[in-house]
Amino acid sequence: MEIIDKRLIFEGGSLEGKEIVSSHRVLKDLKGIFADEEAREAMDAEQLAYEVECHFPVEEGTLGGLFFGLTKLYPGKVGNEYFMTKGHFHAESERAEYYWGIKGEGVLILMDREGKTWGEKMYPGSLHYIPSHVAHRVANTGEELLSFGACWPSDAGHDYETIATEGFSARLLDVDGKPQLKSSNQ
Ligand code: M6P
Ligand code: ZN
Repeated sequence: MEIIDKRLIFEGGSLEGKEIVSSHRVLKDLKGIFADEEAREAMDAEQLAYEVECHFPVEEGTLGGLFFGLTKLYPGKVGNEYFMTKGHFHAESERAEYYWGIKGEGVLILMDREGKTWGEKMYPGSLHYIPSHVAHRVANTGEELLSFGACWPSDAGHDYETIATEGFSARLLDVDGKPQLKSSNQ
């Protein structure tokens, strides 16, 4: 019987193979995400905020499969708010996900459907279970690239709309050089 090598390699903060799909977001793709929209507009619209490499072994929306992603989030700030991913609920809200820290440091920001927001420290080796019905985004609080892995059900989908209209109830801000979660209404 045959033993094959799919040359699908996840190692040292990179995910490679012919089936890997890469995408990225620059600052103009993150319009309306940061509190200080004026500060974001004053920055280079093409500045890279993060890259995502994914393995989609089945079609999006398939029940019973899993997707795998590696996100590389650059360090930086918009005003006093750390660079972060857009963040999303799952479109199929009753779907959970794992995130885990690989390189760099940051905070996983989580918000439930009641609008309660909390944070979990991310660092190499930290493992994070994101329950269903919980929105998730990651902020890079360090000076270097933050890489994290993700694994989620192939029928979960992304609901960005709720975050675009309502946002998270708290933001991760640099307060005197330290990351702090502050209520968005302040
Ligand atoms: C992780 C996963 C992906 C997600 C990516 C970037 O890799 O959760 O599903 O797309 O992070 O996050 P976002 O889609 O919120 O920009
Ligand atoms: Zn998700």
